[in-house]
Amino acid sequence: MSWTHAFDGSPDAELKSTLPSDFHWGFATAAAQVEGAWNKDGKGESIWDRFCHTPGKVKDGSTNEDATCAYDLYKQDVTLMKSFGVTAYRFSLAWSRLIPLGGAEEPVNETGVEYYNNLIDELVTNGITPFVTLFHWDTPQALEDRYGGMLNQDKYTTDFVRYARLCFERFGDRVKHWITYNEPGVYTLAGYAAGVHAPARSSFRDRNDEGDSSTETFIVAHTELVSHAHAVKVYREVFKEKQGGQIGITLHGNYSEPWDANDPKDVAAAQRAREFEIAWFADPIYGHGDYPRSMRDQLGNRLPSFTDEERALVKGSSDFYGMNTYTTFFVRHLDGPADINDHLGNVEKLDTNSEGKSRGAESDTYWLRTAPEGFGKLLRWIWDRYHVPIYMTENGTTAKGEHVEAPPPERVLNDTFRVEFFHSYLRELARAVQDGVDVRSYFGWTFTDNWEWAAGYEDRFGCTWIDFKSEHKTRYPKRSSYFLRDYFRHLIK
Ligand code: LGS
Repeated sequence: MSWTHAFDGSPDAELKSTLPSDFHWGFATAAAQVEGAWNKDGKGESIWDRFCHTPGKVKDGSTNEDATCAYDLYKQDVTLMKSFGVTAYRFSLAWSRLIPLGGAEEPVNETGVEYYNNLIDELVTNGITPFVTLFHWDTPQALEDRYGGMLNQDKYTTDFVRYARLCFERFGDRVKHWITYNEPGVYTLAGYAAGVHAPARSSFRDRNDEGDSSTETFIVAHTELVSHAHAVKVYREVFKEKQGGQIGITLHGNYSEPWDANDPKDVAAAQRAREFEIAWFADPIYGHGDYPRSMRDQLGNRLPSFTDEERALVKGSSDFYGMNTYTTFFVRHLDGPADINDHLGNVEKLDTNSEGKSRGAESDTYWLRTAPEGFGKLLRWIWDRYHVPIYMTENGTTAKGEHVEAPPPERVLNDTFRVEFFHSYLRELARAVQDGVDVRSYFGWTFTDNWEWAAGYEDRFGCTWIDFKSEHKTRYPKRSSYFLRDYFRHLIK
């Protein structure tokens, strides 16, 4: 099948050439979701390896032992990406592939270094700019066992900074875009509050006497912020000038709209929800250097405090704002702490508003709906509050019914739902840029179908379909890949 005219350009004439010529677009992935080779060539165990080998944790009972075999097939993948015309590729390094036991005193796995050197060289040779994430959720299991991982801020920070330094030293001659953490908020909410992701701890199992859920979620977030800032300090002091790169962090953010726009309580709840989700990390880094007032008011001393030294270190510790977004929710005010809601600002997240308006078209994934309007508002909200260059580092969707036997039927490869998702979000992006918002990249989530964490292989976010049962994980491009190629040709100068 060939899609020579995945986008013909006519309806969006007013958006043509809106994006600057150095705008980067491509796909994003994460090591634990694509590499496979989970224990090959000296790689150590990560908390996700442990999690997926624990019965009952992953929806379809799968593991990421092979995933998409990107470890073995990286050359083929770079060729495929090139055929889509990408200018950049965002991927993560597996800490336990580089330092199998994770710790600052532990040996480096040179075979792991060589793998990433090969991947980076292959990208650069093909004219694709690498955007590298240091941490996309796969903490070395050894650190979890030794001292509780991120619950031990000092020990963990020492180890993370050593790992970061190793990456700058070995790859920084070719990597000019560094992201310390991917979605620190999702890591801690899903791993420590809900307990549905590794390391599968749950605040709700151990409430204190007042009935509040424990503080672990917020302690881990604090560790992420402080260790991020220490890694950035090392980069800026030792490497930045020589290597000429940039460093930042990627935060998750799904816009919140009030359930009833005429009810001041819901209007306040929507703002509170944005602050609990986004400003939790963004205010300390890009704003006033501390957690938002709304969080302190509600959480009291369950929210850690920054020492003066930490505050000074964290404030301003990013050259750009990395942003992942997927959908929008309607939120309604709640009166008291209730389960996970107190981690989200005492709000209820709903699919329809008080007038019955839906937040958007449904996909195969329960939380996901196509909601481009909220995306446009989110970009402006972040720009107005922080005024920092934005790199869109993830955005994408599942369609319905792509979980089929090979070969995939035409309706699966002609993924109209995903094309419409991208089209509607990119229109919003281009309009925001026209209005003066400084957006510098767009990475679609994701390159190929992959191992979607606790959802296993059932949620297919890929712009290329994968036959996971085949020996070499045969790849079948979907139309969305060609749509992105053609639409970016139209948008970029
Ligand atoms: O695969 C992940 C994608 C898919 O959807 C990727 O590794 C992550 O960085 C990212 O979190 N991803 C993702 N996130 C959407 C989370 C939305 C949460 C909404 C929860 C509502 C109850």
